[in-house]
Amino acid sequence: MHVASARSSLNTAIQTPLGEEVYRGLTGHPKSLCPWLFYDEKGSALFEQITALPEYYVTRTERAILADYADEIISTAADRRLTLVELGAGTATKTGLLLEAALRHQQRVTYHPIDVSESALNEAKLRIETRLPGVTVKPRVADYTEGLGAIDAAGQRRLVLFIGSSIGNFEPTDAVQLLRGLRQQLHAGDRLLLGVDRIKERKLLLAAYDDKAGVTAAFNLNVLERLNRELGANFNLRLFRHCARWSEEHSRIEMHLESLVSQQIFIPALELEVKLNRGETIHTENSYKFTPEGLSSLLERSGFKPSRQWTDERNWFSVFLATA
Ligand code: AVI
Repeated sequence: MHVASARSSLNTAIQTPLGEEVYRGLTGHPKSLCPWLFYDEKGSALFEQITALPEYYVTRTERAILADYADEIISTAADRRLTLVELGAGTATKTGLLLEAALRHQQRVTYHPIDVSESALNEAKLRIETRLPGVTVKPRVADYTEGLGAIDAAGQRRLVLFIGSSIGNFEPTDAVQLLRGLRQQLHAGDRLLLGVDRIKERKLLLAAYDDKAGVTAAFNLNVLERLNRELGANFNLRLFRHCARWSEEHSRIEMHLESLVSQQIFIPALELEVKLNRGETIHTENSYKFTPEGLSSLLERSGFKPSRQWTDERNWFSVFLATA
């Protein structure tokens, strides 16, 4: 009886997306965990803190580009009336700049934020509709790989926003696959606005992913806390160290969790024992950085025609407009 119930809870845990991913990642060589595992409630709050850190220039720089060029972006994209769609919108804090510009261009705007977090979408709807009465927000709780097709743009030109450097967390082949999938759900002439982080001095990149206050370290280590809580694992967080590396070869920042001792972890919900040697790491995230040429080629391989690029004065970040 006990055995039967243990088995059934084991199967249930393995069959959840979390269980499957953790099993795959920790039985693989080298060990890894997928970056989407970061974003439980605590991880999402830590990420919000990261975006305000002095070392994490990403959010601030993209916001400055949008503040300077939103009108130009909107008028370049709008060969007819626009409907805005945002993939992975979250609470949509930077989108206000584009919505305000769209309202200067046309009287009313429909905005479709797509995200897996219903609470973030509700917050976005309330905030935007209160502040910008000309905008109608139609949130959609979905994974952004599937949410686009169902959006009715009522004959208007769709401008799809994929900002915040989110594309950088995909492996290059997955990024092409994702953009191709998007392209297939769009009509010819629809637009994509992509925010991407640029290759820059190693020292700046490393500081952005290993801040002095230790918020990024807490964000990275939180994934182990999540496995303890949700799968009953027994990770001792003090026996791991956050570590950020720049890979010149792949143009990416890598985040790892390094085991400080040789140890054995047990994850009851997966009936899995994981051995880690001293110095061995669990690879938790890649954050790819681009050159304008690299990004244009990625867009072209995905079936988009790059049309314009806006950047900040230090060339740290770029916002690309492309046509489907
Ligand atoms: C969400 N994503 C674009 C962030 C990045 O910069 O790759 C995630 C992050 N990881 C550590 N700091 C921020």
